[in-house]
Amino acid sequence: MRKLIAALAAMSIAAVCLAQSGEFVPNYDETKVPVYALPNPLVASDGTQVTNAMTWFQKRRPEILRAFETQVYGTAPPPVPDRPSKVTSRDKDALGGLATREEVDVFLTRRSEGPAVHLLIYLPNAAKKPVPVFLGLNFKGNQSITRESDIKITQAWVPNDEKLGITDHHATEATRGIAVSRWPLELILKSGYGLVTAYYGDLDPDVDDGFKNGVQRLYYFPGQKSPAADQWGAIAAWSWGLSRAMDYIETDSHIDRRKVAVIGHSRLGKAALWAGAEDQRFSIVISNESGCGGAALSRRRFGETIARINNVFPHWFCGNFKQYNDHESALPVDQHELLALIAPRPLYIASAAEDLWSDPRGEFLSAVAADPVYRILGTDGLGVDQMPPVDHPVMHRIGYHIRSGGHDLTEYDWQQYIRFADMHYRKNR
Ligand code: GTR
Repeated sequence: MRKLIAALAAMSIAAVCLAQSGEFVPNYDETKVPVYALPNPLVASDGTQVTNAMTWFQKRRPEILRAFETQVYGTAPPPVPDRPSKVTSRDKDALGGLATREEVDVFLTRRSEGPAVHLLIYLPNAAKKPVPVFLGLNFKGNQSITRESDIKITQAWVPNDEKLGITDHHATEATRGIAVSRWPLELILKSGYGLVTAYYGDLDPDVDDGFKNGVQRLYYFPGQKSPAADQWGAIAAWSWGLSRAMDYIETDSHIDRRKVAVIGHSRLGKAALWAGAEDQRFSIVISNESGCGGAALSRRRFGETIARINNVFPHWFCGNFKQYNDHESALPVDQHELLALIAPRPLYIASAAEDLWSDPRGEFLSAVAADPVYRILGTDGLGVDQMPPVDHPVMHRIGYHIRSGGHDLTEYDWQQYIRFADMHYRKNR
């Protein structure tokens, strides 16, 4: 006990010292959350009350979308028609016959020798008709999500990691299978779903390098050297890539294009939400612990804040977002309106009890504040206004759970997402 008290005292001294040295000290105390007023998603900028679907879709939704585009994530280029793609491998007997597996290069411009996002696709062999799929980016390369030895190792930039023997930003054999716990392929396939994934670094390597390596440079106008203040950062590039994967999915007759659930964990949860907001082809959107700049309300300033995220990850959001460092109340939107952009499509928000950095309560309250939009669109929305106990998911048109444990994407999370997808996709299955 004495040791514990000494440790806590040392921690609070450390926190005070950090605060004095100007370092960021996150607030984890609910009583210190500032008083804030959220922008009302159902009142347009000219004061019009939104009371029906038509006013929402024609007037208010485009306003909110535009605000997120220009002030938060940055605008991305429209899809280029006829972008080429190439199947580079096919195995009809993958995972002991459970799945057909393909690797597909989806090119990022019209040039078929140019940069590509490399999709890894598993579809269940037991399927008798086009299947629903989960689509999500991965953190370490396609070779990390499975132990199968013949998946191509990503050639894109990866962060150095001594333990994995990565010293020159090239992924090694040691990265094969390191993320299998986040991608329970058997569970997904045996539940009747396919999986489409790709390495997020194919789209924009996650490093602040002045956008030298990312997809942004392929779309500069003549003479442009970096994105303008309202143009895409890394998150918008990852989201844009999810839409380009969707373009390909639409051409694959083995996949039911009306049943593509976009999913992401953490920074990739932010990207999944933004993809779901921008691209209404995603019929379910799943955010796993996306936190600040994802599902969590910025105005709460609980855990990670806008200033902190912009300082540590200056390349994630658009330049304009930096104006809101420590000025959350000046933001024309908050993250509940990102969730509202997904309405009336099914949306699942998940938190983890020990992941305070992502502000679980702020993620839940964001879903609560998006609920009125779901309701005017004729759905049952979130269906609760009190946070459910740990490990007790609630599933209506919006689903929510707070899982025990820390920041991760686990089999438990996937079990809930599959149940949620079953609930919403069950028609016609
Ligand atoms: C953290 C970041 C979070 C979250 C997380 C992750 O360092 O502060 O916003 O995105 O990384 O992606 O794992």
